[in-house]
Order: sequence, then C-alpha cells, then structure tokens
Amino acid sequence: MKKAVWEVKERSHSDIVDQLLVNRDIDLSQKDKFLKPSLKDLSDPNLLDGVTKASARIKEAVKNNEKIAIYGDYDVDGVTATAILWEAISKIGGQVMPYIPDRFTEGYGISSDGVRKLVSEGYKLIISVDAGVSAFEQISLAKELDADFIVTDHHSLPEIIPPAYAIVHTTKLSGAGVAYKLSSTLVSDPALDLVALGTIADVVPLLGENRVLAKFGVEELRRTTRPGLLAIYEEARVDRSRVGTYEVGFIIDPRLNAQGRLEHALDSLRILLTKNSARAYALAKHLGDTNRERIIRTATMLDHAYKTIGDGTKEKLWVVSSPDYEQGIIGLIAGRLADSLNHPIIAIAEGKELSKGSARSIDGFDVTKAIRSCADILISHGGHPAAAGFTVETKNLSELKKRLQDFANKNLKEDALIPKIEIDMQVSPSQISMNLAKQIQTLAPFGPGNENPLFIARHLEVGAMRLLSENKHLRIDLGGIECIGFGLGPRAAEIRPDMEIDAVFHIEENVWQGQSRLQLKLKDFRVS
Ligand SMILES: [Mn+2]
Repeated sequence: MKKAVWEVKERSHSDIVDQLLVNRDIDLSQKDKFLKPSLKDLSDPNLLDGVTKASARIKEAVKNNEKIAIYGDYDVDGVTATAILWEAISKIGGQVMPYIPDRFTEGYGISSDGVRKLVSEGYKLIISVDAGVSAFEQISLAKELDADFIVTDHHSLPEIIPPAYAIVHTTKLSGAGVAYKLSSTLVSDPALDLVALGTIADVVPLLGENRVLAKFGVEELRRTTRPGLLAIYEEARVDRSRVGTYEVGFIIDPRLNAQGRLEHALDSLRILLTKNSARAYALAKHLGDTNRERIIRTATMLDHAYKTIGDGTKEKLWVVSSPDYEQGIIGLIAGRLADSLNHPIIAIAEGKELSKGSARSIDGFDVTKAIRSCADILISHGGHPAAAGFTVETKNLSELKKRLQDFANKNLKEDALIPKIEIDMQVSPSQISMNLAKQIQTLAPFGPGNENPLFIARHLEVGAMRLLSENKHLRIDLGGIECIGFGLGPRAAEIRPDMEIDAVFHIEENVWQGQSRLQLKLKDFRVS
C-alpha cells in the first residue's frame, strides 16, 4: 500500500464542535437541530412521490380482503424493508405474504417467474420494496395478468418508467426508509428498529432523514423486545444497551446478510418477524453459523486475490477472478481490496457458461461508466459510480478484462490512486480529554457523510507497545494516552519507545466491563 497523503481541513472556528460541523457542510444556524434531532424532523410521508395513491390502494385491498404480496430482496436493506411493510399491513388486518427471491436461481430484482407464480396463487396486489424501478418487462407482465403492481424503491430511475399502479420513490432514503415512509401512512408506529438496520446496511449518507432514522432506530434497537434481535444479541455477544452504528454495521447486519450470500435470505426475514423465542434462538444460531462460514470463505477468497495481485500490475484497474469465487461474496472481496489497495477492483466468480462480476471503485472513477462501455458483451449490468455488478458470458471474460483496463488506463487519473486521509483538525495532546470525546459523541451517529472525526497530533512520544491478536493489531501508549491501532500490527517495526511520531486518530470513550476510559483509535502515523 502506498503511503497515504494527509489532508488537514482548514481551521476557521475556534470551537471544536463548530469546526466539525463546518467540515461536514452543516450550516451553524442548523447546529441545534443537528445536535438534537427529533422524530418530528421527518417530513410528512404523503409528500413522497406516489405514497398517497399506493396507500389508498393498500387500504382498499385490506378492506376487500385481497391477497397482498411484498416482493423483497435478499440483502439486509431488502429484508428489513419487507419486514417493515409486512408488519404494517398485517397490523391493519391485511392478508399479506412476503416473497424474497433466491440470489442463485432468480437473481437480483423482480423476475417474470416470480410475478407469474404470485399471480397464479391469487395475489392481485404486488408491492416491491428496495427494487422495481428497472423492472419494466416484469411489471408490464403483471399488468397483462391483471394484477396491480406498486413499486417502492430507492435506486436511480431509468429513462423508461415501468407501468406500475404507483411508484413510491426517492433516492434520498434506503429501501427500508422508503418502506418505513409508506408504512407510516398505514400505522402510527412502523418498525423503527428495523429501519435502522436497513439504513446503516445500505451506506446511504447519515444526514437529514437518514440521520434521524438511524439515531432513533438505534435507540429503539437498544430497547427492542423483538425476540429475533434479542437472540442475535445473545448469540453475537452484543450488549444491547451499547448498540450503535458499529454494532449494527459490523455485527448484526453481516449476520442478516450472510443468509442471502450463501443460502436463502428467508431465514433472515423469519428471525426479524418471529414472535417465538425458541424459534428465534434456533434461527440466531443458524445465522451465526452461516456468518462464520461466510467469514472463512471470504478469507480464503481474499488470500487468493492478494496472491493474484502480488505487487500489483501496471494497470490502474485490477481484476481478480476464479472459478472458486462465490457470487454471494465477490462484492465483499472487491470492497475489501479497493479499500486496502486504493485501486478500482473487479472480482469475478467464473461459471461454466456465465460469470458474475462485482466492482468497487475509488473516489474519482465511475466504475459503472467503465462497465457500461462494455455493454455490447455483457448480459446485464447496473450500479452506482462507486459499486456495480454485471453478468457476462465466460468466453468473453478476457476481452472484457482488457477493455475495462484500457478504459481505466485512459480515464482514471494517476492522482486518484494516491490514498488520501481527510483530517478534521490538529489538536495538542493537552486538548485530548474525555470531555472532548463526549463532545465529539454529540455528532453521532457516524456514517457516510458524517464520518467519525479524525484528528492529528504531532510529536507524540511513543511509550509502551504491544502486539495483539497474532500481531494483527497494535496497542501503544502515545504521550501517556492509550491507543489501539486495528490492523496496524505489521507496521510496529517502524517505531520504538522514546521516538516521537505524528499520529492520526479518532478520539473515543471506551467502555469495558463497566469501566469508562479515554482511548484513541490510531489510523495512521509517521515518525516526526
Ligand atoms: Mn437497497
């Protein structure tokens, strides 16, 4: 990995919280509102496109006892969106059934077979969540079969809109957020705990309404009585009173996601909806086992990928590919590699006839554009500038690889490949205190668009050092303050006690067995 360039933001305000807000483009006139959000900050759901018509149709279906199907997706956002809407419609007495497609046999999005199956079983109202805006053909089919199809989705609208009964859409929320909005026109208390799971999983910017949903959703997760979540907390050894965006993003959501990656996401939906504790515990054990299996397989694939890449190539875009890669995991592989190597990465699960690819990019390179430039040899493709997926005939793989790399070599600026760390401000060691850690915490929950603040301090004296977890992590005393550097173990050889270093870190309150301590999370360092 190349050395990262440190970019310290310009300081314009003496108050640290004010400066952090300004760094996040938050107008100081909005300071109080930002630091003390309220559920009342959520806008009227009826202002969302399509909601009024969709809501009226659902209520009519409930009144007439029509069978209603919710067409979901197999990732956490799709599963939680399904659960939120299912609970709301059930609560008002609807006959509603969830339908989660199988990643391996049905693939992403709405399928014609799925639509046919639901209509033949008597579902005359189908509501999609977290998908549907691109399903022109499938929704036309529903119409031909005389079923009403309501789309609720947050993916970018295509040029041709499907002929749905109503389209509830915004790109500002997660799929779960859109389902929550529609649900709040049906019931007074849609599932806030679940909307937090989906919002955090979908890495939408945690600002505006997403911030409100994540903040109050996380609070609801701490006091939830949902048997499935309580069982997950116990299985994963999560202290419910301390659930935050980290616990959701790194412990809870991966367990719900692993089912759809390796098996079928239906068990993830079941655990969220079950009222039975014994069943919840059995499902939590199953989700935990699947997630452990997912971790093992991810590690094996990552190992192979790092070996393939070796010391890198002259190419700007790197492709890793193997018949042993699994399509449910290539997205994770591409994400990890892009983060750690700062190159756009494409990971491909090679099949006999068809291969699936997943792409993750870096700032300054639109990988979906690169993939689109190869559309003539792709079966299907789609995505955002930072992440995309595609299906290709295996016989075209080498041509695809060459064309993608040519595209990147031409369009990706050398400068974008240099990793950058954006730092909020410099502090002196005497400013680092528990009080500061508590002030920083008033800006939480942190996530995309409102990252956990990063600080730099210079000339910190290195004290005691210790390696943890088979030399993976570095525990170090800096100027008398305890620091932990996750993943920094391999760099321990660069320093020794009594040296002075410049360090970049987060400032946090660490609670361990009821004891609260100040702790720095070290991100990078250099000898002063
Ligand atoms: Mn989504």
